[in-house]
Amino acid sequence: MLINSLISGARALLLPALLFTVGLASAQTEPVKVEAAWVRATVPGQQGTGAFMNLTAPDGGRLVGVSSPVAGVAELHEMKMEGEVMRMRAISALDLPAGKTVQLKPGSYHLMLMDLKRPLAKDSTVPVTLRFQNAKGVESKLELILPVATASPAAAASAKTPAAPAKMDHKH
Ligand SMILES: [Cu+2]
Repeated sequence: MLINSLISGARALLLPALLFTVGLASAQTEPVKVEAAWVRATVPGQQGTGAFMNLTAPDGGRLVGVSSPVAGVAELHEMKMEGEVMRMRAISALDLPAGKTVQLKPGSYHLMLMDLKRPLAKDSTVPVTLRFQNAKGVESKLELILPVATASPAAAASAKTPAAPAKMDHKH
């Protein structure tokens, strides 16, 4: 089993072969487990996009930062209804209660990659570094290589039916 997410400094992560093992890292060796991670693809000229994943901190902690070489600015965001308008705003940290999976997903918490330096094409990859604090306030970093997709890989997998073609990409 390949370990796809390593503590900071592990440049071997950039190997594309490790790409699809994102999220499979053992909970015993990782402070935070990352699953079903993806970045939404962009079109040329688009300045920002979201990154989504499920985070589980076995001993609890907080997500306190995000960065990516493809983004001039990267923030933690939350999205919620204010009156009848859906708004998103930056938050300084996201609590990860012990053992509980926190979902970063469209319409809710997400990582926001802004000031993009290049378009993010479907089926390419994006390096993203997450910064966590554990319950004692000790910081750690997790470097990930996330797949770029047009929809959640988890949703696509659960939506598959025997009659459906292998590829069912929505084009807008
Ligand atoms: Cu946002």
